Amino acid sequence: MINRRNFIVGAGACLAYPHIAQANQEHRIAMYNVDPQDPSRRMVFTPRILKLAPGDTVTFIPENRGHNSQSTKGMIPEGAEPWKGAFGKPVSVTPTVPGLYGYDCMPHRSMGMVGLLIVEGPGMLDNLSSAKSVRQIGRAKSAWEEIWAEAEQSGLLTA
Ligand SMILES: [Cu+2]
Repeated sequence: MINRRNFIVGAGACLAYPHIAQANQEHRIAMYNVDPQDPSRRMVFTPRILKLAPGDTVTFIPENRGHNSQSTKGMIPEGAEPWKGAFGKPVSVTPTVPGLYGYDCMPHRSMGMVGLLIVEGPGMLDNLSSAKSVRQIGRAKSAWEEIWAEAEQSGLLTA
């Protein structure tokens, strides 16, 4: 016999994220001196663009020493929790506010070691223009141009 109450609760959970098979998923982003997939790229987060659901966890894994992951000032949604990982240590973040989260590796930001988390949900693009307007230095500038273009072209910025 179907428990009507449980059935309704279950249906509600599915409606919240109909295209997400499982809530609270775990993701991993590796930090490398040299990208094993493309040795011409140095000081990288892999993957450097990741779309996730609110409540999913992302763990940044230092495959080489001397890297960290930290949210970039001015590049996370209003009300979101900033993070700052220690050098050479894994750090896990569980963003709950939908929106765009720019992050970097402190010593290698100007070498283009930056990345983007896209947390889907209502208001996902609210901080797009403010995140894009943050001043970038060195190779972070071209890295962000590539990231925004790639996110756009691959449809990841479609709410
Ligand atoms: Cu680094």
